[in-house]
Amino acid sequence: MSVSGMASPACTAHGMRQAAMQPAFPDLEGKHPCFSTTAEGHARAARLHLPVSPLCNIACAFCRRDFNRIEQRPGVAARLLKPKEAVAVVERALRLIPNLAVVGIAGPGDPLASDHAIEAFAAIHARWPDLTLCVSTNGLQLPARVDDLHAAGVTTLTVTVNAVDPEIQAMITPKLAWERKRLDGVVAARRLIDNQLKGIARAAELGFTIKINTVLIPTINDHHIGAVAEMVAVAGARMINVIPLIPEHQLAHLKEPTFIERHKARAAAARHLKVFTHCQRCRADAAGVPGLTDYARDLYGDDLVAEPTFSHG
Ligand code: CLF
Ligand code: SF4
Repeated sequence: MSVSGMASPACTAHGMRQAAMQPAFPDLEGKHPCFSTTAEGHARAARLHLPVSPLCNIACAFCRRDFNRIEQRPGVAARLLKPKEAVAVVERALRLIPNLAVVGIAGPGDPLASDHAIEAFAAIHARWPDLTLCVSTNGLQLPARVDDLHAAGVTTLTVTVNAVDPEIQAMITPKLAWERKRLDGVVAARRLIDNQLKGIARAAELGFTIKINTVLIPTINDHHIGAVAEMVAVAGARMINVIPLIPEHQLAHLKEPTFIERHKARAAAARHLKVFTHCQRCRADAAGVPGLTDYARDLYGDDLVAEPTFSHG
């Protein structure tokens, strides 16, 4: 600490390094790559993403979903799976990937915008009750579906919360679909934030381990990351993953955050939550240890049915 009582940048960096050396969740360390906080723990277990969720119910300004084999980023998959194909894919993955411990659903749309993810999770949980099931959602439907996720055996939850101020959120997600109506601007933003916080609180009551993904968007929410972390921590989240923007779609004109900007944002978040620092911004059909092994091409063979269309909600 400096004499003024404020942590110096060097002190903050040291504190974050020290914190990263301690497991945040001892029960998941080395067993879930995205809830492990040590480099060793992160590299030990593999995850499989099932791209079963075609639809999205909100419209993020940075989001460009696509089907291809090339791009390494969220929202991209080689093909869509039907929920009834999930069990066969997990069976194949368990033979192929020796350290597979987590089955996640993270796209290419939102896992709670259709029933596909919950259907797939329930079938997998019935067959392999010991596999860790993980979901990543924008949270709009979380209050309505979190009990169903729990019943389907999901235990680790990620909610993407990019702002807790409706004025800022409206710049990131300008519109969404809610109860068969379109909401715009701050009205949409208030609905999204309210649902996210309510959903997180209910998930915490149910015993989920909860991480927040926050996309760090220069000039829009870069000054706001501490406020996000503070509010989601009160709601019941335990960790935050500050993900640098990949400039795409309506935000293609922005720059990726610099190393210093990332560091500042993570330091602001670290005042309230554990910070996850190993994110690889995975594809919706990723398979293996994030950033280390990749079995997707071997796993998703061409016998699986392709559905080349999806909705942008
Ligand atoms: Fe997948 Fe996400 Fe579960 Fe991990 S990814 S649904 S929490 S099993 Fe992990 Fe990939 Fe980063 Fe996501 S490295 S993009 S944080
Ligand atoms: Fe794209 Fe929907 Fe995810 Fe936003 S919530 S990034 S619009 S898939």
